[in-house]
Amino acid sequence: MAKAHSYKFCFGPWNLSEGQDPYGPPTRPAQSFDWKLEQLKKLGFDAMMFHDDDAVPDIDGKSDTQLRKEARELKKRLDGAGIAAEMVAPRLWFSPLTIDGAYTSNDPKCRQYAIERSLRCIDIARYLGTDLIVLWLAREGTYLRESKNGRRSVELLVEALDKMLAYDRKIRLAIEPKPNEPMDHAYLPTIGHALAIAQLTRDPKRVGCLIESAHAMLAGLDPADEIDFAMAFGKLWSLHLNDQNGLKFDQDKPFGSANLRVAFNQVRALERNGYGKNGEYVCFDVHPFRPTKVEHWLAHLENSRRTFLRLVQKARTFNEKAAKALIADRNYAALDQMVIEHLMGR
Ligand code: XUL
Ligand code: MN
Repeated sequence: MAKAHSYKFCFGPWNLSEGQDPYGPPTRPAQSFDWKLEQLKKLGFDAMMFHDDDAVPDIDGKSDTQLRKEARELKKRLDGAGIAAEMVAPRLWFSPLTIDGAYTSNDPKCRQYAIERSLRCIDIARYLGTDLIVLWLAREGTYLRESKNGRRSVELLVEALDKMLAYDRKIRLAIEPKPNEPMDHAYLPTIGHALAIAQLTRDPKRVGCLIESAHAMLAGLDPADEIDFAMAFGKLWSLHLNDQNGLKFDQDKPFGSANLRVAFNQVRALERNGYGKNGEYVCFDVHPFRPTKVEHWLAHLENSRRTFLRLVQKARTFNEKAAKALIADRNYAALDQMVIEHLMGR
């Protein structure tokens, strides 16, 4: 195991969500951004992650001057609260111009919009003092295989990444893969895809990834393996821990809620690779359960951090020597039981 170190924590304003789903309206009243920032501070988290329009609402209707003004004001407020901006992500899935995809739309005007919006997102990141851009490529994929040319789509994605890399020589792009939802099939469904496409860009060193536990599970993968894989390349620049019960809609459950052992193995992978030592944050992309009452609105975040820290202790107190002996003896039944007993505690 790597030498023990402490972790820094982060969440986004969307993680204090109001409970709407495709079948029903919000179940909690809308709250202001300031309230959300206040809660983050109250919980003792270190950073906030942003979509571009979390930072500058109605961004498409605003001039560059207005964008700069609002982003700088936000930076002042964050500084005043002692909160860092972890990353900024372009929200490329809301606009009427991204109905048929953003960077991979069949319409060149729409592709142009997606790129311009991404460059403005980079401006915001610069004003907020972060070099990290997260790309969740929500609509880059297909509902209908015959509607797009997959080879051309890869080329268009590389073109878009190259434009962002050329626009600012300091920013780093972290691709957040997800295999489906909203699309049937996404073009970059796994960490392997994200790191492979990085190699086709003009500056592969500045293209890395973000792993979300639930997204890996939706791809039928173990997030712990995704973590080890990305970190073998030195490319895990951010992390969205949460949980997911099988192949359903993206559930964003509290960390460890569906499968404690899978959560334990993610923490073990983070520990053995020294995640966080270069300033990376542990972010929880979790949502309150829809029935959550207002007075319990923060519990999913507090609980996720609590479970994470308990699992760090579990990882650090796991009897590695005994495990090694069982592995050498190929006694996996005993190893299995040892993990179970360790997680259950005395
Ligand atoms: C979607 C998702 C997003 C990204 C940020 O499933 O996880 O919230 O993390 O755009
Ligand atoms: Mn996420």
